[in-house]
Amino acid sequence: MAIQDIYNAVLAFDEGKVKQMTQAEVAAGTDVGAILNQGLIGAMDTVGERFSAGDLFVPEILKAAQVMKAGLEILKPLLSAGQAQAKGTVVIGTVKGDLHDIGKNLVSMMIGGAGFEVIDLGVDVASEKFVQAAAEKKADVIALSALLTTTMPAMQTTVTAIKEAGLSSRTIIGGAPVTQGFADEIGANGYSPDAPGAVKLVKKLMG
Ligand code: B1M
Repeated sequence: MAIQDIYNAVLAFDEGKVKQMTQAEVAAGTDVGAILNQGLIGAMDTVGERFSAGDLFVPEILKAAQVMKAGLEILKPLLSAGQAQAKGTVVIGTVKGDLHDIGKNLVSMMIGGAGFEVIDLGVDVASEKFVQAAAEKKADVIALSALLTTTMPAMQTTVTAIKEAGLSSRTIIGGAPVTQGFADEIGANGYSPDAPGAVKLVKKLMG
């Protein structure tokens, strides 16, 4: 029931309540994945549907994103309870032209939590920047996120640039409009629909 309250508080844009109730659920020992998926992500899905239906507008989406991030910050230490020795290096970012970072941050946190060193380049990242960071950090995996159909071509540009630079880094992609078919089409080494799947993929590619 309390997870439903977190969901409702995100939809009411009530940051104080989201923080307070997320903290309370964590303290009560509720499964972190359930708080995240049913509470915070569930609410953002509804926000997206209402945005599509024309019931919500960009300022409200921004507010919901801010409120959701406040909840995520509380879960962050639990999602990324770190291991001592990094198992490998992952460079991650949202591709050029795309400013969505909530899902990317989640993927970043969970990969970090699985014991990998994560270099997060942020949003609107040009292909050259991915190539430069991957070369400098000797990245094992480069993880690309896109939330817009219009920025999916930037994934292709980036995957191609990485190959042309002769880097041995593997590429993985994800984000709401992305599919396995698209990953195959652009020659990425893997696709995951969600953050836990991205962690599995990274482990598999480094295994
Ligand atoms: Co925008 N937006 N947005 N938006 N926004 C969407 C994506 C949209 C689907 C809404 C809609 O119309 N229903 C739509 C895209 C349509 C399309 O192209 N198919 C859209 C649009 C159109 C836009 C603008 C163009 C709106 C405008 O200005 N007219 C604009 C574009 C700005 C830009 O990027 N250049 C825009 C702006 C924004 C805000 C800035 C207001 C805000 C972003 C704030 C921020 O991120 N800091 C925002 C938001 C919040 C959304 C919705 C509502 C929520 C996204 C989100 O954070 N979801 C979104 C609708 C929706 O998706 N329900 C929408 C929660 C998050 C946890 O999920 O990011 O999907 P997600 O991540 C998931 C998986 O996708 C996956 O793992 C995560 C969960 O485990 N994943 C990966 C993500 N990256 C991965 C990488 C991986 C593996 C998995 O491997 C590397």
